[in-house]
Amino acid sequence: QKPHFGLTGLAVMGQNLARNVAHNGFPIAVHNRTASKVDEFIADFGTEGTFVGAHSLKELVDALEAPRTILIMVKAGGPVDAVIDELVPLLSPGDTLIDGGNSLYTDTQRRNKDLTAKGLNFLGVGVSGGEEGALNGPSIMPGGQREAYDRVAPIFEAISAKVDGTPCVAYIGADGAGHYVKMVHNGIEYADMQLIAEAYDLLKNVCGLSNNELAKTFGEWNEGDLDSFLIEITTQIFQTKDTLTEGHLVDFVLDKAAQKGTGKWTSQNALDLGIPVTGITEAVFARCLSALKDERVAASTQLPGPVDVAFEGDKVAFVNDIRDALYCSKIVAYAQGIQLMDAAAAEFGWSLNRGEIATIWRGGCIIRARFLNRIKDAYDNNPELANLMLDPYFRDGLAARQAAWRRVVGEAVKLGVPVPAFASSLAYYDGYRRASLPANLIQAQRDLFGAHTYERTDREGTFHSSWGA
Ligand code: NBP
Repeated sequence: QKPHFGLTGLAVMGQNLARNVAHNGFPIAVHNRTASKVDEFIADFGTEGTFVGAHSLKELVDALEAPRTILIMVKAGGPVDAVIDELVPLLSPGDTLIDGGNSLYTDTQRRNKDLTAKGLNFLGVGVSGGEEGALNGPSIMPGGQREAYDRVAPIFEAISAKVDGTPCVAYIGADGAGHYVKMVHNGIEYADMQLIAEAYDLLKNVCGLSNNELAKTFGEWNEGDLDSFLIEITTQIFQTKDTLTEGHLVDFVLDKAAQKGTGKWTSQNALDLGIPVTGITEAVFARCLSALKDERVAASTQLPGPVDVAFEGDKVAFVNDIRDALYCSKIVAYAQGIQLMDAAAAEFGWSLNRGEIATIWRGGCIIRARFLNRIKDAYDNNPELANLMLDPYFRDGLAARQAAWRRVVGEAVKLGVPVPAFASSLAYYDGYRRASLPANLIQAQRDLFGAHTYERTDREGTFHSSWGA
């Protein structure tokens, strides 16, 4: 009997997902534009399961039993459209195309609309976990037609990561919802990585920790509330010796951060929806600033930092303060990311289950972390929760650590160590908890120079005044 499930795009992600599907007992037809890769794949991994090699998209479609499902794992952007355009005339109504790449959710919405009009199903599926996750169990965020998802759910549940026996996959919502949630996941990943990098800067340059001490410190942090994949790999990085020199490899890595765009998309959309996603956006800008290496090197001899200042506190205590600042800022990153998802759900008519999203982020993906259990609990306890920071567990956690958070940001400012994500997260916390902000002055200015009008605190209506004595 022919398989129902096929995959096109045998680069690293596609290969590993195809193997994962086969390992779980599902037969799968595989294709790649450069057909020689199909033969190489079958030669390398053909014994791992039931594979059918196809050298053209026509062969792929013919190899599948209807209703067919084809997972597209090619480069995001134009290549996805090229593959869809070539596949559509070969398919029958009721077949399903799945885009498992990092596509922009608006592209997914467009493709879903176009293909629905042609009687086809289209799922946009976020897959996180890199190549290792793709092989052994990623976190999967599917969006699109519910019925189409239900048909492939057994495969996705089988190949996904499991935490406490629960698969890290759940239907997210219509059209672009899966890719949207994956985008926000990546945005939170940017924030988390930047926060860890700021902690590293302070631990190294203020507390004077060596790479071995950094490995030990992050290793200890990984035993507590900060337990997460990113802290775990950070520990590994500080343990890694260079093979070309005597030193540690991390010290030879050029300090220019690259990016592929998902963090930027998150920030762009946050600006469009008017949601203050400051941690993720600072993380994107911090990468941009890091990329200006030549300018920074030139400026380093010209722009003065603080004069005659030194850290005067207890370094051991400050290490713990940095841990607490990282924890608080991380809560803010999640709080902001979830607020953005809430706004998108309202904008696009999705009903996103925040507790379930936290559940599927617990395993497989890059932001997997112990405290996602707590995020799930927060939304289970109160599905209407307005902001994660207001959940009693997180509220109390922030309250207990805020003094440390303020000490860290204060010291960093005093010493001239840039901590954009720590500082903006704290500013967000302080802004969000303020019943009054100085925006009354901004409204007054807008009304004075542009007659933009304002509302009053003491009566209904819209007002315009002539300002000045
Ligand atoms: P790449 O993003 O490097 O894409 C390479 C694949 O795209 C090859 O199979 C290539 O075929 C195919 N392709 C291209 Br390029 N242009 C094509 C076209 N016009 N028509 C047909 N096929 C075309 O692969 P990847 O790193 O495995 O990533 C796949 C997707 O998964 C991407 O969207 C990526 O962002 C996402 N993702 C990647 C990771 C990761 O860790 N790498 C993690 C999560 C998500 P060829 O062999 O003929 O050139």
